Amino acid sequence: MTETTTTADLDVARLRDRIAAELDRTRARTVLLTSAVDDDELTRQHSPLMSPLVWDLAHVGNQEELWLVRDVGGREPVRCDIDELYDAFKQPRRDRPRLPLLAPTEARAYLGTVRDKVLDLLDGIRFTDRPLVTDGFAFGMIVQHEQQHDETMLATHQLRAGAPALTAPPPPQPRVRVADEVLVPAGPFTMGTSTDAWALDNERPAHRVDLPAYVIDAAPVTNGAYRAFIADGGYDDPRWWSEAGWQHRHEAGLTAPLHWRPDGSGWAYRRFGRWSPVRDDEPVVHVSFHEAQAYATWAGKRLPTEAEWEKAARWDPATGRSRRWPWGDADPTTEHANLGQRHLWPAPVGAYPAGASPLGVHQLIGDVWEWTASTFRGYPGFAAFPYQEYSQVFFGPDHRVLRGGSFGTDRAACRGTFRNWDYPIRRQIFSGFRCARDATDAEVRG
Ligand code: AVJ
Ligand code: FE
Repeated sequence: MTETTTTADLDVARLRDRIAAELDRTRARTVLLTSAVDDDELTRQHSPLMSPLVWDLAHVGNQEELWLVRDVGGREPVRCDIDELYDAFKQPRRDRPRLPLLAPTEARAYLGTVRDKVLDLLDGIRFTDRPLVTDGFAFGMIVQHEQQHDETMLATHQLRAGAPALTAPPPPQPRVRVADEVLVPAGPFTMGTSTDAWALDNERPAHRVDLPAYVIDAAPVTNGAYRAFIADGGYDDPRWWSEAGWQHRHEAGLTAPLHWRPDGSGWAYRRFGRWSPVRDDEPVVHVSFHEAQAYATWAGKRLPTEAEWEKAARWDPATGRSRRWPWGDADPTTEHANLGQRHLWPAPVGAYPAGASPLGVHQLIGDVWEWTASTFRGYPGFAAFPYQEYSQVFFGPDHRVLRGGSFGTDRAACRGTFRNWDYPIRRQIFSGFRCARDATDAEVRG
C-alpha cells in the first residue's frame, strides 16, 4: 500500500500547527497574568465589578473543557463537579469570592490536564465533521475566549491597590502629524463578514450598509482634548449629558476619567500601580459611554454609529471592498497597532502611521476600545452559533458597542469586524472614543 500526502493533508497539518501555536501563545499570557502576584492577591476580589483572578483562571479551563474536551473531542469530563462554579450566568461577579473556588495550585493543575487532552485530540482532528470544527472554529473561539479573559484580568490588575505587578516598555512616540478629521463619502459598503473562519456569531453575516457622507475624527480623542472639556466645566453642565448620563454622573460623583486625580495644576493617571502625569497627546482611556457622549456633544459632534466606525476602518475606496483590518488583510505586526499588552497604556496620536486606513483614519485598532452610538443588536440574518449566551442574550438597548480593541487586546480577539459591548456606565475596561458628525453640504460637494 502506498501512502500519499495530499494538499488537503498539508492544509490540515498547517491548521493544527496554527491552532497549537495560538493556544500556546495565549496560555503564556494567562500564566503571566496569574503568576505576577501571590495567592492572596489571586483569590481576593479587587473590585465588585471583577472576578477574583483565580476565578477567571479556572473559568478559562472550564470553557476549554466544555467545548473542546467534551463537545469536540467527545471525551469524558475532567471535572464535571465544578461546571456550576465557573458558569458566568449562574454566579454574579460580586458573589464569586465567596464560592468554594479551586485554589491557585488546583486551578493550574486543572488547566494543564485540560490542555493536554486538547492537544491530544487536536492531533487526530480533520476539521470537516461538523460546523463547530470547520476551519478550526471551536479552537479559535476558545483562543479568543481565553484572550478576552486575559484582557479582563489585565483590567483587574489595573484596579489592584497593591504593589505594581506588571511592567512593559512605553508605547512608541508619534511619527507623523495626524489631521483632525476625515470625510467619508456617501455610499454603500460591506459590514460584517460571512467568510472570516474565526469570526464570532455577532460579526455575521456580511451585509450592505448605505451611509450618507459623514466626517470622523482621524484619531481617538486625546487626554489634552478631554482636559479642555473638564476645564470648561463639562462635568457640571447638564446641556452636554443625556438624562441617564447626567443622573449617573451625579450618583457616581464623576469628575474625571477613572484612575485620574488632580496633580498640581493638571492631572495624574494611575497605570498599574504607578502614578504619572497625564500626557496630552495620548488617547483618553477609562471613560464611560456617558462621558464620551457628553464630550462629543460639548465638542459640537456626536459618537459614530458602529457602521460609521466600520466603514472608516475597512472600506477601501480604490476597490470598494471591505478589508479585514484598516491596513489590509494581513495580521498586525508591531508596526500596525498597540495591541497585545506589549505596552500598558495607549500610544500617542501619530505613533502608528502604518496602521492607518485607506482614508487616513489612525489608531482604529488597538490603544483604546472605542464607544459607538450603537446599541448591541444582531445583524440582519443573525444566527446564534454555537450558543445563545455568547451574544444573543446581550442584544437589546442595555449595552453599547465598542470597536477596535485596546492595548490590552490580543490580535486574535479583535479585527475590523469584531464587536465588543458593555453597559454605558462601565469604565474599568480600556475604553475611549472618537467623535463623528454629519458632513456639511460644502464638504459633500468638495
Ligand atoms: C465580549 C468582552 C463582553 O467578557 O463579558 C467572556 C466576552 N464572553 N466570556 C465578556 C466573554 C464569555 C465578553 N465580552
Ligand atoms: Fe467567559
